[in-house]
Amino acid sequence: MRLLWLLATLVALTSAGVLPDSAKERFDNFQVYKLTIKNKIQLAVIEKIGELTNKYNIWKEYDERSQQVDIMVSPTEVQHFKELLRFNNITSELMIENVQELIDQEQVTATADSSTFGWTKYYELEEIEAWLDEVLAKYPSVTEEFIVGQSYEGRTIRGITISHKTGNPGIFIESNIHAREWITSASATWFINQLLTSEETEVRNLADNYDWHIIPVFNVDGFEYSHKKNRMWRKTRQPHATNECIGADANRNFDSHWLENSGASSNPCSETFAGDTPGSEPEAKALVEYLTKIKDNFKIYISFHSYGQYLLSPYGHTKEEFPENYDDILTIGKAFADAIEALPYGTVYQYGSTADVLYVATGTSVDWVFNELDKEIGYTIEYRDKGRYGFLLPPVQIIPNCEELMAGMVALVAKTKELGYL
Ligand code: 0X9
Ligand code: ZN
Repeated sequence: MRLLWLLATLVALTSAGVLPDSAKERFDNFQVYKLTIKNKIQLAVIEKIGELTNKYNIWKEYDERSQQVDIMVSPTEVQHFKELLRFNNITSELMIENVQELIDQEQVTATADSSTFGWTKYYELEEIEAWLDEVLAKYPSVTEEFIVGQSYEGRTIRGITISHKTGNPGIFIESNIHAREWITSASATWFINQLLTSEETEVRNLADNYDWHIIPVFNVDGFEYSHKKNRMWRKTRQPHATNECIGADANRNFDSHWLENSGASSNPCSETFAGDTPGSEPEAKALVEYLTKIKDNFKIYISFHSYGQYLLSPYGHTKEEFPENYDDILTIGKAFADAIEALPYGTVYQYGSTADVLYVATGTSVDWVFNELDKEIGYTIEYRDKGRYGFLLPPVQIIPNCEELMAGMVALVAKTKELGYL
């Protein structure tokens, strides 16, 4: 009887939110290594251990150009990991000594603007949505909310349109499809704010002469989970029918060369699990339906990611073939990268097709839009940095990163227009 009472109390407390149903995962003494991979055997070893989700987590997959993989290792595994590296002759560099330390630093709230929304800290979904509501209420004549659909856990995926006049060409921005890439939604909200408040000529040109469709947080369930439970979460949150690993990589779940050419994984425990079928993830399915419905309203599609400092374009599924207008795509990419490098920070972005400069990735949103909606201009922006902080980009870098985004976007749009696409 007493046991029953205790159980009932526990259940009541848990559902009232008094007790956490499970605590936030900690990453004390978890380390991140940058590995240099020289052959297929080494790569196979690293990919295999990458699927051991409670010991390892791949932060950046292998790409042929850099030959590097960034991988997080749990403290209990470090010794074994080092032996494995030695045995397989894999060279490594320690990038982050204690992941939890960076997480703690990241979550230190800035005292200066803790009451108002700003860009000196990272915000949770609820705060971003409240800010979005304020913006919609403050600029009712030029903004409008749009709803993409519902996530697996029943959250609403929301976006905002900004339009100053009819007949403008449209630009669609999807952000935070990968949950842990927090800099992406911080950049999206900053960009929205600039479009609405900046008086700089170049920004006014973007705001006044283009219609913007922006989803600040696309993977709402994953984003919430990355704040509340596991800072390193990437995927969606839909459980798998036959496997204990949860979620799929939403950016492998679109119906364009889905699961071909090893550009995704069929293993539910992989960070690039493609899902059971194209559109198996309700979020990807909803985006496909929404974009199909409004496809005549935009000319450029951009997906925000981190990290690595790349401007990636189609194709993701092969490096044997390139889009017909690849020369133009590169010219625009160069304009973007040059504009960023010209800023005082001197940040260098690489540009080119995903499969060529990074790795083969299939079923991505940008490639789906490009191939299935016949759009000619689509990019993935991989923000700062190159692995020093990775996903845990310190809040002091939010604004510098955003300044780079704006310089890049101004140049990208200007070049796209010059080449006759807008
Ligand atoms: O692998 C990805 O999904 C992206 N990199 S990340 O480290 N942020 O996960 C790159 C995808 C870019 N490819 C295309 N959109 N084609
Ligand atoms: Zn990403």
